[in-house]
Amino acid sequence: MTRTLDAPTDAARRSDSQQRVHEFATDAITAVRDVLVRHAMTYDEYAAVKQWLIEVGEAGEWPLFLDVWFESTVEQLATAPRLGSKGAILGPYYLPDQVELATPATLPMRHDEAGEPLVITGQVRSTVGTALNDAVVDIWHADAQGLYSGFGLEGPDGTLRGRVRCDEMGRFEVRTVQPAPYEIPQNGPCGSLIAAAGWNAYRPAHLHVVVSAPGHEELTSQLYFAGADHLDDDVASAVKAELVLHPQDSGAGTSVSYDFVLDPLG
Ligand code: MBD
Ligand code: FE
Repeated sequence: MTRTLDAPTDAARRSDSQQRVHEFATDAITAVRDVLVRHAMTYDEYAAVKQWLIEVGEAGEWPLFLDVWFESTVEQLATAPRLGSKGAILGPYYLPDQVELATPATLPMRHDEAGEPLVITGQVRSTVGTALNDAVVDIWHADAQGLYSGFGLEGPDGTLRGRVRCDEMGRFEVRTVQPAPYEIPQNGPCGSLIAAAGWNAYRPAHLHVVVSAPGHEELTSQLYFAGADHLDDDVASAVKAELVLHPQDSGAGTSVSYDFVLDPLG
């Protein structure tokens, strides 16, 4: 006799957390089984998918895979109740504990850092309008080749990353260089999937931020550039119209401005 995933006698002895895992895992397994049936998966295809999943792990691409194809859904669920600024996914390339910088700040960069100069200015406020003077804008982005420090960029740790402390009016100014679009590595399993399916492999150029201030919900977001490539076909489905900035030409490069509005805790 085959036993179903949920024999009636099991339900009574499960704790709340077991029940949550049970319901989630049962639905996930059932959803995948339905896909196998709907597409009449062959044994050769099963073997290929199994090998591909093994390679995702061996290549260390589970964070990339999950954040590209699933984090946007979780992010939308998590931030739907918020009244402040729109959030966006954290992605796989956040590194904590970066250098703290006073505003106006210049992100750590190589002496010959490629890319057009870019200045980001703005203010951090609460949803009730108060300037948050003790806010910190943790910012990181790819270089002019689309590479992140710690993940393929050749250069010192901490390049194009920093935690910028705002002034007494919650204002910040960050000098850096324009990032390039990000391409999912072609030589890894996620790149293989994209090529095999004929999908777009790019994310539009973006800046990542985690904005925090005491007594307020932390805001994880991303900022994009109007007119840039791949705003409409982001492989990670993470673009929101509110997060697309309009670059101004300021003579000495490009400048963008964005104010972050944080929800009070509780
Ligand atoms: C990125 O740079 C990124 O921000 C996300 C979410 C996924 C892959 C690469
Ligand atoms: Fe990114």
